[in-house]
Amino acid sequence: MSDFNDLRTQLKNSLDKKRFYHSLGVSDTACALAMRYGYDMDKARIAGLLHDCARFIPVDKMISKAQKHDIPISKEEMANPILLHAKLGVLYAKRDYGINDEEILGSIRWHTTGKADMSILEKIIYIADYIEPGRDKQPGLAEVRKLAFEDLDKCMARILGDTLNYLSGRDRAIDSMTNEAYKFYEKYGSK
Ligand code: DGI
Ligand code: FE
Ligand code: FE
Repeated sequence: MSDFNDLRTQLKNSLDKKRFYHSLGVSDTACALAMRYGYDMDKARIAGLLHDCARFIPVDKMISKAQKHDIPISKEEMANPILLHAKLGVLYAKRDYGINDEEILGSIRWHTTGKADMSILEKIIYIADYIEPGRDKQPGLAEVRKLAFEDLDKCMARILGDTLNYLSGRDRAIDSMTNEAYKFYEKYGSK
């Protein structure tokens, strides 16, 4: 397994300060969730650390970067290029950070939209991205944070529901993967 401290030093040189501290927050939170759910802590903290490793690319360069590397671009990503940092993140995690673990790469791939029937690590990273200590804007964060340590599937339902509300309230197009994720997880929700 790659050395966490080496990866952290490398990431620090690539991201701006705010994004780097967000990544450390996701890493620590993912590690705590791994502890709670009996998942490999080392893998969780590496995945959390690197989940946004493609965020150094300016949004207006994301499409050309993806094209350059033959990454397939959906219509939704074409309209909303920020979504591509998930696919680009997989590429950079492999190429620049030497990550080959498919579970880690999958969790980077799906951290932004989610999808139906996610693996434990995919859920841990999706949730850690939302609840890490530096986040403060979302409604009901204290409750969501508590739920994260009670039940991953219920927490997915809650976060996806809140995210859909937030995006539709701002007239933002919903990615079909986000919709599919919600359709899958809504059955676990309490509302
Ligand atoms: O990279 P982060 O800022 O830590 O968080 P993220 O990867 O969850 O989300 C990045 C951006 O993507 C954020 O501005 C919200 C947006 N996003 C996520 N899912 C969807 C979406 N935007 C649209 N329009 N539709 C989605 O389904
Ligand atoms: Fe992200
Ligand atoms: Fe993030």
